[in-house]
Amino acid sequence: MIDLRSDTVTLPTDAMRKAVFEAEVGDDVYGEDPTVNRLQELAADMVGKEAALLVPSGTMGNQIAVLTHCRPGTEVILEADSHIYYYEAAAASVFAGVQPRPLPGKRGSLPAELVEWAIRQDDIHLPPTSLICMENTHNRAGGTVVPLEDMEAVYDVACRHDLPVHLDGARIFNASIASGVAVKEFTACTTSVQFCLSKGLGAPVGSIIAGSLDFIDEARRWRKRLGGGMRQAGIFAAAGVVALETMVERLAEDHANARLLADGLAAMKGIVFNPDDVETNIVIVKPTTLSIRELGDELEKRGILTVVIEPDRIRFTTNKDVSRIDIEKTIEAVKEVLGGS
Ligand code: TLP
Repeated sequence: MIDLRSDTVTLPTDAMRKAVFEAEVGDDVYGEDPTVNRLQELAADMVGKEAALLVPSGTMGNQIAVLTHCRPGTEVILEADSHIYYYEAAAASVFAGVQPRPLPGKRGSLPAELVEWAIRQDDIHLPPTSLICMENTHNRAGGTVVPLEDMEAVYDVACRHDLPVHLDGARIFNASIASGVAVKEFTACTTSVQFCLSKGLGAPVGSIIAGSLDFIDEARRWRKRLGGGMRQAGIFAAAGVVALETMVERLAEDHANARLLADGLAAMKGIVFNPDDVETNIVIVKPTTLSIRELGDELEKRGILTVVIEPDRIRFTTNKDVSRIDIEKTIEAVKEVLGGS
C-alpha cells in the first residue's frame, strides 16, 4: 500500500530500532532515565527553551500546555481550524475548563489585529483571556507555513497584554525546512511549544513540550495528573534522539514529493485546490466530478490510502515511507479514477 493518510504512519528506521535495543534506561518518574534526559536536553536546545518534557502524544502535549497556562473559566484564543480546537475532542473544555475563542485564520495564520480585538476587557460578564495558541505548519490549511512576521505580530500583541503564547508546532521542523527560517526563530515568538517526534521525523511515539524551567516543572505535574508519568520511557526516547539528530533535513524530500503530487493533480480536470498552498508535506484537494467516498475507495482499490478531512475534501500526506515512484503511481491512479482527464 502507498499510505498517504498521514505522516504519523511512518515506521521507525533501522537506526531507531538499534537505538531502542541499546537504550540505557531508568525510572523517568524519578528523573532517572538517562535517555529521556538526553532527549529532553537536546529538544530544549533545538527549540531554544530552558527545559523540555517528553509526553506520549501531541494531543497530550498541547493539553498539558493549556492546563499549565490557564485557569478554568478563562478563554483561549486560537485559529478556528487549529488541531487544538478541531481535533482534540474538546479536551481543553473537558480538562482545563477553558472556553475556546476560535478566530478565522488566513492560510492558518491568525491576524494579529483580530487577536488583539478578541482579547477580553476586564468586565465581570466576560471570561478573562488566558492564552493565545498558534499552529505551524497548519494542518487543516494544507500544511501551510505561518510566516515568521505573522507569528511575531501575534507575539507582540500577547506581550503587550501580558498573555502567554503556545505554539502547536507538531510540524515545526517542516515549517523550518520549507521556509529556511530557523526553528528557534519561530519558537522565540512563543512561551511554550509542542512538537511531534512521531510524524515526519519518523519516531514511533512521543512529543515534546518546551518552555521555561517553571513552566516545565508545572507541566510535569500535569503530565503526572493525567497518568502520563512514564517509567523506562528511554525505550522510545532513544528513537526520538535519532529522529532529532538524523531525520530533520530529509523532510525536504517529503516536501518535494508533495510538490510533485500537487503539480500532477493541478493539471487534472475534476480536482480543485490551490497548488500554491502546498508548501510542505500536505496536499488537500476537492474532487468535483466524483464524491469523496468514490475517489477514496477507488484509490484504495489501487493500493493508495488517503484521508477524508471534510465531506468534500481529501488529504494526501507525504512521508518518509513514500517514494517519488509511489507519488508518480498516485498521480497515474488519480488520473485513471477521474477518467483519464
Ligand atoms: N494530527 C493527525 C490527526 O490527529 C489529524 C494527522 O494525521 O495529521 N497538532 C497537529 C497540528 C497535528 O496535526 C496533530 C496530529 C497533533 C497536534 C496531535 O498529535 P498526536 O496524534 O500525537 O496526538
